[in-house]
Parts: sequence; C-alpha cells; structure tokens
Amino acid sequence: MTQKSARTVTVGAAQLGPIARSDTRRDVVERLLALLHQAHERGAELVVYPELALTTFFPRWHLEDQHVIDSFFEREMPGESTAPLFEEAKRLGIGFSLGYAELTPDGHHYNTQILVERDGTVVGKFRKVHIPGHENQEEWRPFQHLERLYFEPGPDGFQAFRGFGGIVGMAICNDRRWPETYRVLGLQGVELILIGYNTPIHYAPDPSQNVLQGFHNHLVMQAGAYQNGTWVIGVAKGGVEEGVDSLAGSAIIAPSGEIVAQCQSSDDELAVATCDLDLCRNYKETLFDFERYRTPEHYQRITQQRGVRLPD
Ligand code: CDT
Repeated sequence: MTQKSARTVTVGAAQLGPIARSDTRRDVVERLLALLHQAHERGAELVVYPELALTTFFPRWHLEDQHVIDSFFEREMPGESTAPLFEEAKRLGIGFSLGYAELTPDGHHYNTQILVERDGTVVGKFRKVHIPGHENQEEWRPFQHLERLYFEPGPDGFQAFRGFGGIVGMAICNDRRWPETYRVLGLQGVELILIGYNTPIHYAPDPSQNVLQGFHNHLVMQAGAYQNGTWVIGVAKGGVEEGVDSLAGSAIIAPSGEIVAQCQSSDDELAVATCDLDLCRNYKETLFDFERYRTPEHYQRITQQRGVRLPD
C-alpha cells in the first residue's frame, strides 16, 4: 500500500447538469448532497461545486422586478436550505467550495464562492472580479448575459487562504480567462485554485468561437496551472438549461498543466483526483521561480493601464 503524504488533498469536481427555473433550493441541495455522498465513497476531502450552484443561471433573462431578481440571491450562508449541506459535509469530514449569488445586509449583489473546511468553518470567501456580458437588454441576442446588470465586481480581489493543508485560491467563470487571476494568486503561493463556471456554448458577439468553447476552457486553466505551478479545479454547470446549452468538461489540472481527471457527461457527475500539493514545487522552484526570474519592472502596464494604447 502506498503511503499518502500529509500534503495530498483528494478533490471531487462536482459538476452539475441543468437547473430549471422551477427547481427549488431544496431540489438542488438534494443533488449537491448526492454528489457529496459519492465523493465520500471515493475518498474525497474537498468537493468543488460550480458557479451559481443553487439556481438556474438567471442572467440569461432580463428581469425587471427587484423582488424576482433578489429571489435568486442568498441573504445568509448557510441559510435554511443550505444548512443540510453544511451539516452533512461536517458529519462526513468533507470540506467544500460553493458558488452562489450573494445579497449582503447592506444591499450589495455579488457572484460569490466560499471555501468551507472539513470542520464546517468558512475559511475563505471570493467575489467574482471580472463581470462579463452586458448591462442592458440586447434584443438581437438569442438569450441575454446580464451579469453586468445583476452583479457588482468583487471589491477584495484575489485573496489566497490557508486550508486543506495548503494555500487555496478561488476564481469564478470569466475570471479563469484572465492570466492576472492566476498570477495574483501565484504571487501568494497558491497551490490549489477552485473555479466554478457557467459558459453558454453560443457566444453571440462572435459565434465562430462556439466550436472552440471546450478548447478555450481547458487552454486557459491549463496555462494558468502550469505558469503558476498550481493545481486548478474547474467545475461546470453544463447541459441544456432553460433552452441554453452550456459547456461541461469539468477538469482537475495538475501543476504540469496536464488534465488528470475530467467529467465525461453534461450532467451531475463527479471527477476525483488526489492532488499532491508538493508537486507545485517542481514548477514554483524551477522554471517559475518568481523571486529569481520575474522582472516586474517591465510589467508596469499591467497595473497602470486598463485598455490597449497603440504605439505612436
Ligand atoms: N459565467 C460566466 O462568466 N460566463 C462567461 C460567458 C462568456 S461572456 C458572455 C465565461 O467567460 O465563460
């Protein structure tokens, strides 16, 4: 029998299939619990659920009634419907990361993901930084992507947290496409980045990208893992949800950039891998030894300008 090092974490990428608008939180939590139990049977210590895992992906609709909009948001975590997930995970000694829409007591709306340790303690909270899509209804689209109407950008940026015997970061969906996301976490020594996503296959501004969605999804996460010497766990809500087909392809990616486990379906499915956090050192202490090789004096444009400035 092989000896497990203290620096391994067995992770379950808990992909979800579609959630209908009519599904209740209770319906969804039942599905999260079923995946949690599968994860327990397969030896997982950490289960990662997708972005906005408790409801349908509501930004596809232009909603005008604030009460209806707020009905997709959680005012407390855990709340009445999510308490059974917290209780069962704690009973089983499994930690988890969950994406949900957060409405704060002072009225802020965020696209949020939390990290919960095996004893049930919330040890990290991340609020999505890169908010994609558009602010106003655009009739020409077959469906909307109104995240910029419903969510404010997270004010706290990319913070790494200590948990699961290592250093853990989170990012949500569109954040995974930006190299800065991984590098800011990489500069905090991150070893495990947990990413939930809802990615419609049809990209209305440029449908030529539709067939490339799966490729681009893995491309960005594999590059982020390799260039920062970190594990990356990408977890989808996939399948045809309220008529909109969304990307599946949840994957567990090693610091080498290689995919070591991947979901095969577009439905509720668990992919499991044991992540050796010490493998990160192979990259962090060689090619990507930041202290030795980075040249931040040449990277000033990254923080000093937002858009492109063409040469004279
Ligand atoms: N949820 C989310 O961020 N989705 C975006 C869709 C593309 S922008 C309309 C993504 O980057 O996958």
